Amino acid sequence: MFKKILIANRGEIALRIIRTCKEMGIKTVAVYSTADADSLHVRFADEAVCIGPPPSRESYLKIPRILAAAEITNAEAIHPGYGFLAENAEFSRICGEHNIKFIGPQPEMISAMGDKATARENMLRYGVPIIPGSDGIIKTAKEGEAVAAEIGFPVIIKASAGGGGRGMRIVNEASEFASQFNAARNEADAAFGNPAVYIEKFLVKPRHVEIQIMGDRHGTIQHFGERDCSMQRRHQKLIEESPSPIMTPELRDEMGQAAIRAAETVHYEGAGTIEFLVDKDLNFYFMEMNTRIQVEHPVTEEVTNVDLIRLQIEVAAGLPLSRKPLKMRGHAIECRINAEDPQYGFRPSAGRITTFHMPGGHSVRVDTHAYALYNVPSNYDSMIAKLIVSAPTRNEAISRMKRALNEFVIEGIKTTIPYQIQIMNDPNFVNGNFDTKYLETTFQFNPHSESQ
Ligand code: MV4
Repeated sequence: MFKKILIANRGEIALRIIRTCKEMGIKTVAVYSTADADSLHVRFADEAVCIGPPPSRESYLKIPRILAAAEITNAEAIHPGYGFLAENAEFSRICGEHNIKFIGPQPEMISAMGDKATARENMLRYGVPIIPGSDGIIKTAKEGEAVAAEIGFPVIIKASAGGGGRGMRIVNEASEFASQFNAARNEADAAFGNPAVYIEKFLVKPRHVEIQIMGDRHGTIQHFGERDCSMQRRHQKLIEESPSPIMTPELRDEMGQAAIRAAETVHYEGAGTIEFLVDKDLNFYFMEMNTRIQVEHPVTEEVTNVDLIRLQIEVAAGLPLSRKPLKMRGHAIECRINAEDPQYGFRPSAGRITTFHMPGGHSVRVDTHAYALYNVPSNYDSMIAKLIVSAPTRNEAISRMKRALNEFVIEGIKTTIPYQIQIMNDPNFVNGNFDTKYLETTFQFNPHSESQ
């Protein structure tokens, strides 16, 4: 096992990783920008190295500085968390070249899944259901029009180098195709330095259901059930849960096996997530794979009783997965608490937190780096806490989440808590009656509501 791990991240995930390292008897090295000098990850780690000024490009994304920090502290492995360098194939490769274990997949696995058109072709070959669409990249509008005519409108044009909702265009009829196609290629080129696009049939109001998987060095790939991430706006998830309200044991088994096949296409190692879109008839289709630990991993931890960060570290050290059959118990829900004002279009609300009182009690977990008098820097993601509750049933989990959200007191900045309280009281949410468009098209936030 590793003796010392460097955490190439900040915020709650850096703390989350440090906590598991402590339980495993592994020493930790934090890296931080000058904006994060007072952050808890710096205080909780055994050692800390300042790697630059506030902008990510100059600090958390600066590979040479992170490698230098690992070398001067003799760290044997680097955990990248999520975001920043977590899905950077180049970073994974360079770590390997410096004999530092990247706690994540090999560069080839990241690249193969990062190129969405390639991933789609691989899924097709391995029998993972994909959304009807083009065989690989579409080079001309004429070629695209032929595919669209075959699968029928509406279609969606996606950037092969995109993902997570960036670089997509919906086309409703043939007359719009050429202009949208050209716009999509230009956008993709500007955003990703790669104009390649592919086409899929556009599914109307799908659900987003993802499967957590883990692969070891010995070829074993296991799945840990699903998370429903349909409650999101502008591609920002706000609430995640496990199990999905639409899941059945049979569908879970089918999707779990499909997810394992998806990971097998690249002999995957480490933690990964296979994202599926699910339609009204419960047909599911591969959308993309995330080759990292995700923000919402705690809901899976709560229902499976598995520490996914520990597993990541163990498989990175070469230990085999246990191959125990999956056991899921109860229901878990996560609310992402962001420093944003839901009354004004979720605009960022950085600054000093004056009061910070966390909820507690039975089966309530708060993953956060924030504390009273903490200054939320404006340079990074606005998520300041994750509130995770679990209970035997979904209804009990909703009651517990409502109770915990009402106990949470954060003053000095605006947060998403009032919005999430209203969702917990929303009949459609309570009935599991929602899809990926629900928050943007149907749910109405009332900033003056007294609902508790
Ligand atoms: C789609 C789709 C409908 N049909 N693809 C958004 C994120 C990116 N990973 C792909 N996305 C979508 N792809 C087809 N063929 C709808 C979305 C989509 C979405 C997916 C998951 C969660 C939220 C979403 C919000 C809007 C659109």
